Amino acid sequence: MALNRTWDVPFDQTSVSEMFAPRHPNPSPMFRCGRTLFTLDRPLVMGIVNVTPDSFSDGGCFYSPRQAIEHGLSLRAAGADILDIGGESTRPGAAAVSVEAELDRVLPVLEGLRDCGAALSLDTMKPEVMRAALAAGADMINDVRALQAPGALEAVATSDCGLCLMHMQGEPRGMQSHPHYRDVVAEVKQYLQARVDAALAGGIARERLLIDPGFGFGKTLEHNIALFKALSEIARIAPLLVGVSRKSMLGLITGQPVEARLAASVAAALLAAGRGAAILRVHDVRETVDALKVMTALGDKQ
Ligand code: 7PJ
Repeated sequence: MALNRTWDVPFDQTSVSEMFAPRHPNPSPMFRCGRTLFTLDRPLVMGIVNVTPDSFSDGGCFYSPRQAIEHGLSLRAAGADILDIGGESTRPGAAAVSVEAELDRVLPVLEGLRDCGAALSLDTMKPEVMRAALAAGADMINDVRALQAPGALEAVATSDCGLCLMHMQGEPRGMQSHPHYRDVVAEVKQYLQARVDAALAGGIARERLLIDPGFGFGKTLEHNIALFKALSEIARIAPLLVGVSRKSMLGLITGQPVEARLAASVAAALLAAGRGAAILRVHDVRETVDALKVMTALGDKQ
């Protein structure tokens, strides 16, 4: 029995590490994330900290840097391993934000949360923002464009930050108008493998990389469902981050508005963890951590 750092309950480490063993070339995957080297022997929880006026699920309640810092601290106290700070909304139709405006939002939050104990991720697509955030001490870059912007690979290559490479079809502004795939699972896997290969070729160590199929980013409900059912397969490429918290796919399945998707979000997070997700990106950290504790204590060995 080992004592878990964040979850404070004794649990059998082998039960979760065995879930990963058959899926990764490295039998005990690690995730290098700036100041922290995570052992991926249990699902990690990433709490969402929005510093945007228009994020779809918080309605902008964490807009000011001060409020965002307070929210981040509460998510850390609830058990978040990583905090994902976002200063530009990627929801369909959201307005673009300048580099200066994005930095004005996120830099004070990075500074305010720097010593809270969680690793700090920045959700951004812009190389200039990546550079400034890394200089300010960000541990991870979460890029919904998977480092495709000119200069993005170079902006992160020389640091030791963690990286999330996400799949998106199209651009946030128009991505939900006509998503189209011949074979969504095959195409998303091919894209994620290609972005991993590009990152490795750019000198980034494999243990810094996460992949993410990008639920809701240029996908219909049917596409999202097909990808969700294929998570175990996708997780063979690299450690997987899954973000479905409060998303419209859960609204379509349950008929619930965004403020009533907690149960759906927790159910989906547990299913993703059962399919090998290494990191769960969620709004509701306390509830997700509790659900994972129950899964670990009472679930089947994989
Ligand atoms: C995701 C994200 C996601 C990653 C957002 C929302 C919309 N980053 N940023 N994966 N979603 N890696 O919070 O629902 O699914 S913004």
